[in-house]
Amino acid sequence: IGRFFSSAAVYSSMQQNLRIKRVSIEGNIAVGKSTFARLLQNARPDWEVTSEPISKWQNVHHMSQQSSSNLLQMMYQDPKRWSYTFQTFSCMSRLRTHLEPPSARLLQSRGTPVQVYERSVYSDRYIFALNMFELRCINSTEWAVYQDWHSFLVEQFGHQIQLEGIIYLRASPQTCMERLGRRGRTEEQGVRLDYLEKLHTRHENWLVNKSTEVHFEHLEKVPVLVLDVGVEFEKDPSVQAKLLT
Ligand code: TTP
Repeated sequence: IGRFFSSAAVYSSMQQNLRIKRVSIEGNIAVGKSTFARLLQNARPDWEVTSEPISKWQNVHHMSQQSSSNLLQMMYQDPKRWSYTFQTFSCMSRLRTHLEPPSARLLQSRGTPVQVYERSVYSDRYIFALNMFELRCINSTEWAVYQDWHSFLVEQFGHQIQLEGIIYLRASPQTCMERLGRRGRTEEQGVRLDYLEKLHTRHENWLVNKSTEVHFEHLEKVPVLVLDVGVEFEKDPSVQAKLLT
């Protein structure tokens, strides 16, 4: 009986999981995804907005020692050596976030429970890893291995990570460059405009031009909301109101 109840509990949590609508916020580096996510959480306290696990990439704990590495910095300093490792780790940490059980608060919400993420396993592959492959920072063997485990995991976890919608925050690469300079994240000091231009084109190809590089059929049908965030929105309530309604 105990076993039955525990499997019934798992089943019921799976059923609740199926009701959840998952949305990801996509857009170039420094476009303002975190700011938008924070504003969205304030506007919709009944939704669950999960921020990107970037601090995990800056502090990879070494199991046996009392120390850690900044993998984000290592990737920017020596992309040929560390891009594959970085993309593996960022994708795994993201998958872990997507698979975390929803909070009780979300499951008890009256309306449709909505979970919002900054980025997804799809941008990991089709924006960053693909870009690094094309820049020859990920070699063809690493790229084949990455695609193999990525496709396997997406197929295995299918409905648990399926997106209901994508919010694409769009601004020019120049605007992103200015915002990146203003926030001054140490690891990103060497990021150049042409890198942001490449990432911008990748976002456009995936989310606006619907390029054929994306291999997951279910993803092609996911609706994309394109929001122009070229105008400063962090401190302007009227711009925020337009974006959030
Ligand atoms: P972003 O995911 O773009 O986060 P952000 O903090 O720049 O977003 P915003 O300002 O819009 O809130 O990237 C964080 C850093 O990690 C950035 O330096 C790019 C890097 N990165 C990769 O190199 N590969 C990846 O797959 C991801 C997700 C990030």
